[in-house]
Amino acid sequence: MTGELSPIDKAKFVAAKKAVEFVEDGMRVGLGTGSTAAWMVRCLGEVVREEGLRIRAVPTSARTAALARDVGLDVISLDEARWLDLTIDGADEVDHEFNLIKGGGAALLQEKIVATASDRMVVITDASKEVETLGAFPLPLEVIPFGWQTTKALVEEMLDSLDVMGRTTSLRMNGAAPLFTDEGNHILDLHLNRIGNVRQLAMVLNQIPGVVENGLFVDICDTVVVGYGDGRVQLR
Ligand code: ABF
Repeated sequence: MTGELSPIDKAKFVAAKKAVEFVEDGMRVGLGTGSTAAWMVRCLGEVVREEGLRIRAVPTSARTAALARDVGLDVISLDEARWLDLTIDGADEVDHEFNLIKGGGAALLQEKIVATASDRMVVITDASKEVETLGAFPLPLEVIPFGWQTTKALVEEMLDSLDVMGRTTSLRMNGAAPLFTDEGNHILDLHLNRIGNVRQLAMVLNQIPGVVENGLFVDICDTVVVGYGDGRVQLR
């Protein structure tokens, strides 16, 4: 499955492989999105095949659903599962309190719903994503297409009163056209550089009409598995 991997892919792979050890027979498991999560889905497919685990999987995007089916996982919807034992997902940044920025892969809405509906969320990452303070990675905000420019202006106005360093926002594009998420929304990326009060920002952003969800995950992640390019892996 792995062949000759670059250090970054090796780091993602070892973190993914370690996290799959948390999966037990009979579990309902949330599957994240992104390149690290894709390694986890492949590892999980292998474990399910080799050990005969009976698990049901809830994907967080159309592309994860396709990969999960490809590797032979039993895919169900969140409404069928209702509640999950475990979700394993990647992240764009992780701080020492396990606050996360997610949504670089534009799947933050389903990812947050699925992770919140799980007894445990395990984040898998390479060491480059561990940060002292969140914000160097642009914070994704899922907004409805109707009136998105007004929503953008309201967000920028609101940022003026908060403890962040940068205040510019940009609409995420897919080539020449605005990107649409799996839920038919757009993504605004907030270039904040440094987020002083994560909890406050997460709450305030969701009060703005037109904002569907923000990419700050607060009090959701329970465990972080960090992989390194030399094959080491650490649990936080
Ligand atoms: C998803 O994939 C995201 O929420 C996060 O934005 C991204 C991480 O991608 P990768 O694992 O490819 O770095 O989990």
